[in-house]
Amino acid sequence: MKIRFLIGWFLFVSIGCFAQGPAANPFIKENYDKFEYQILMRDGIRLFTAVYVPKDISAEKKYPILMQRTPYSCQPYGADQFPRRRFGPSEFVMKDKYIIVYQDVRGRWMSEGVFQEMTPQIAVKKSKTDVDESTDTYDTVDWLIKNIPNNTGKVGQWGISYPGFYASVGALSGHPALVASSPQAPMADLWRDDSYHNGAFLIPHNFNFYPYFTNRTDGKPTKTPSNKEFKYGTEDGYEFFLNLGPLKNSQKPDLYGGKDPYWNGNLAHPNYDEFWQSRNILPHLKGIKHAVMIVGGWYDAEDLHGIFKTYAAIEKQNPGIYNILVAGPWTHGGWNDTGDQLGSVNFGEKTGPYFQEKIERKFFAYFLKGEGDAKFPEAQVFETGSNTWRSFDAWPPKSAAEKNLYLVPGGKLTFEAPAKNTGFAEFVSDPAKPVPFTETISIDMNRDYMVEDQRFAARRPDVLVFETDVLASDVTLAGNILANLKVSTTGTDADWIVKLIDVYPGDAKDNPNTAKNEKMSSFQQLIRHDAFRGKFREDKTRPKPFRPGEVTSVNYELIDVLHTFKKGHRIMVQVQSTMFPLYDRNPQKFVPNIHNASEADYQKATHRVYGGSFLKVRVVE
Ligand code: PG9
Repeated sequence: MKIRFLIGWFLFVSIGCFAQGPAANPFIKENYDKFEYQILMRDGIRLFTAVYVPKDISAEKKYPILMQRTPYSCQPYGADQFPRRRFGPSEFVMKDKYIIVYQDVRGRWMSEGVFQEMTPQIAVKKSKTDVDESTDTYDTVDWLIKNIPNNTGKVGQWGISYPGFYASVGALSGHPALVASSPQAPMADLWRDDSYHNGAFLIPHNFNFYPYFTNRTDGKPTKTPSNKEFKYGTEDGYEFFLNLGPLKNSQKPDLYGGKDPYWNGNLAHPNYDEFWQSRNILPHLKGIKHAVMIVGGWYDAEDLHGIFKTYAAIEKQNPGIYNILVAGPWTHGGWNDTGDQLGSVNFGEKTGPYFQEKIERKFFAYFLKGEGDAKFPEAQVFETGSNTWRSFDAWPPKSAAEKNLYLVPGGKLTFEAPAKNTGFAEFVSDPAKPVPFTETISIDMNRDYMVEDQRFAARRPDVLVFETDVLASDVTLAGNILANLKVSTTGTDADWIVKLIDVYPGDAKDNPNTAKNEKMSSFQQLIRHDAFRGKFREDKTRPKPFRPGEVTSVNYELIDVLHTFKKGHRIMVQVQSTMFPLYDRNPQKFVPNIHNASEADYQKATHRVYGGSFLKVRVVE
């Protein structure tokens, strides 16, 4: 079943291919010994920790520690059980040999305690019981350097996604032995990462994920994974989630039945309330005194926001520290893969192995072993479209010039400010027939939707299309994009989704990765999109209905890109109000909590985008 494959894939990537089994990686068994500990935290809770030590370690040959804290398990459990494939950040790092440490975070798998979704950071700790992930990191680092024989006293940490969040918050531990952190595709604020996008809720991404977290409902340490899996009865996510109807139906006994605390936690907080605010790690990312490398992919469907906002927050709140950004043409964790294509789009080179060997391996070798150098530019970023690595001394580039791309009713997109901002473009949005987010039949949030050909949407009457003339020269956008929309609706609520698209010329040739049923001729490659639930336009903590027919401003940010629209291509912007089932449907009638809405609340509405709407972009040479 695809979903099991996807969870398996996730485990494969996020916990370093640890599937237990006889065929353990011979290199690991020949070069590493394994030990397991329950490390005592300051509040008495013990955290399960697996430690892999190079066999040739000695007083004369000491090794630094490289650690990952994870909610996804340290498996395989057992001092005689070794990972089937590589472990650590990459094969290169594994073979360079470090003391590699994995720890089940509080409340997960074999660790004691209670798990909290993105544990709220305690800014001012008043007692030993004021614990959070930064104190658990401090206590773990302190124990490791004092108890693992022949370690050098230097510790690094890395992690992707949730483990990326633990690396970010671990950087706040303040332990002097912690000298290098690499949060990779880190979650930063679930309101814009994995749970919601500006109020629009990510359905398949969460629906298919949270049952995995329910293997510890009795609170006791366990090695047993969740056995929850749904009998979807179809591989077609559009069909399954449309038939599900309003999300409150997800609490039916044959689905979650109201028993999944994490799913319920998401549905219970449709506004940016204290639940989400307290879990936003960004304002806490201060006082970091060691080297940081943020890694992420332009086509990350899960934590795109976390990548660029974590880098920016650390840069702003820790002036002068070594804090660099590496961004490639990758999906979530895609730098662990070949990184040379996504869907039908080819990137011309194996960007994953390049990053692993020429950047990540050097970063850890320098800061943990004092070997080589880590003289990297502030931002090493792969420019899609032209398929070239670029370096900048700041991100976004200081040389970027802000320009406006105007959406002109009638379908034109232009950098020239229209003489008059007149007219509007309108469409009828019907929640009963939402715009699909992908043409792929998938029960999940398939990764390659992030670059998928958008012609299937462009030809729908409920998708507005704005397009430049054929470009006479290359246009490179670098950094975030600010949508400034003037809109109205006949309803009292609406979602607004803006998509930035690279339109290939009719004579574009297929590439080795072009899918059999696709053609690069006139391909409409999705470059960036994001959704905004209109009720939050003035205050994301206090939703406000629209007044039917009233022209209203909806302004929001789309996360960073680095993409060249080549000469002969066109730039396209699509605007729509549904993107299903990626996002839950807006009833288009204001209700306090859409997750409690009933079928009768869902109504068609006519939406308008008025002249004077534009995207503010940053253009670099
Ligand atoms: N960022 C991923 C995720 C977190 C929470 C819900 C769903 C996905 C992850 O850790 O993989």
